[in-house]
Amino acid sequence: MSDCLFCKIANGDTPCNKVYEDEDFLAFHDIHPKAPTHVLVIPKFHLPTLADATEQDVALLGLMMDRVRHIADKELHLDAGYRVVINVREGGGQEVFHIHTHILGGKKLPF
Ligand code: IU
Repeated sequence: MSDCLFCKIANGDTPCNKVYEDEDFLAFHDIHPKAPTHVLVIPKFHLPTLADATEQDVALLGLMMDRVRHIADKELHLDAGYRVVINVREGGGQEVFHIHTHILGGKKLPF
C-alpha cells in the first residue's frame, strides 16, 4: 500500500535501523524503544491487523513467529528470554496498521 509507512520501510523507500531481512520479512529497531532491546518484525506483504487475517494468512503468521524466534536467538541473542507482542486495532494499542510483532528484551520485564 503506497501510503503505509511499514510498506515504505519494507520496500526501502523509508530508512530503518535494520536487524534482519529476507524475501518475505524485515526486522528493525523501534524508534521509541520500550525496553533495552525493542525490535519490530514485519511481513513485506501488507496485512493491516491480526484481526484481518484469514485462513490464507496462516502460513504467513506461522512464518512470522518462526522469524521472531530466529531473530531473537541469532540476531539479538536474547538468551535470557524476551516478550512477543502483537497489538490489534486501536483498542489493543495498535498505531501502525501493517501487522508487526514486537520483540522486547534485554532486561527482566515486569508483568
Ligand atoms: P503499534 O503496535 O502499532 O503500537 O506499534 C507501532 C510501533 O512502531 C511503535 O512502537 C512505534 O514506536 C514504532 N514506530 C517506528 O519504529 N518507526 C516509525 O516511524 C513509527 C513508529 I510512526
